[in-house]
Amino acid sequence: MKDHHNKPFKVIVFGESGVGKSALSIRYVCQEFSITYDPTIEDSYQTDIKIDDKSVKAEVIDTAGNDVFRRMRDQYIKSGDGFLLVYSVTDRWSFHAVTAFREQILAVKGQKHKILPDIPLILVGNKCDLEEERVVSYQDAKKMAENFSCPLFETSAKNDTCVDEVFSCLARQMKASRAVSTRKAFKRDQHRSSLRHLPFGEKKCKGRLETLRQSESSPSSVPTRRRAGSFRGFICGARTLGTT
Ligand SMILES: Nc1nc2c(ncn2[C@@H]2O[C@H](COP(=O)(O)OP(=O)(O)O)[C@@H](O)[C@H]2O)c(=O)[nH]1
Ligand SMILES: [Mg+2]
Repeated sequence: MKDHHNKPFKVIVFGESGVGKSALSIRYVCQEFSITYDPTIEDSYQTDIKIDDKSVKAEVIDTAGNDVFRRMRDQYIKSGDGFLLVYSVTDRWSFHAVTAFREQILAVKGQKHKILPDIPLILVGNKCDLEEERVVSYQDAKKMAENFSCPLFETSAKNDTCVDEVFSCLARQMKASRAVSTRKAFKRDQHRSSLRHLPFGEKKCKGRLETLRQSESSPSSVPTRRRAGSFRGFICGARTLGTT
């Protein structure tokens, strides 16, 4: 079993340009706020995320929204352990745009048809300090979060509102999700190694037994070859009797 227990969690920050992805990442990692804006800057930060009185290692990838980086999105998604879907409460377009990001995450992670995706993900409405410019209501965002089955936070990178809470919440989800996949991998390995240690004949028997059990549970699927086999046995017996 691969030991990815202590691997830092990879947090991917997605969202349209200008919503405050860099501002949120920098606020969390460096406790600073910058008003300079360059939508093409893409950065990653090593940090510790606090969960209660403990902390976990994480790498925060602050993605950029231009076309070059857009093509790399699948790669980010594959390697990501958790995702922040950021929109600005002052920009309705950025709010609708998060749906496409989520669709892509589900598609790449192969969970498109699951009702309750277990991918760690948070919807983040940033710039909540700009109340007079707000065009996305909390109620609308709450509805979207319910559809996504994920938590919603309204943040302000500028005023440091709820930023720590977002990262802690995501870290909790990532920890839980990793524990589940570690347990699954452990069970799979246990099963494989138990089969590996069986002698060849026993492995074959085990396989046959399982097929038999399946056919017993659905009588209509009893293979016809088996019936023919037992009939042949009966004829042979009669012949043997006749010759003695
Ligand atoms: N008022 C306010 N402005 C913000 C906030 N977060 C980011 N900004 C500003 O919005 C602009 C875009 O932010 P940036 O983090 O570069 O957006 P990105 O393209 O998503 O990375 C910058 O001028 C930031 O100073 C916030 O919470 N409140
Ligand atoms: Mg940026």
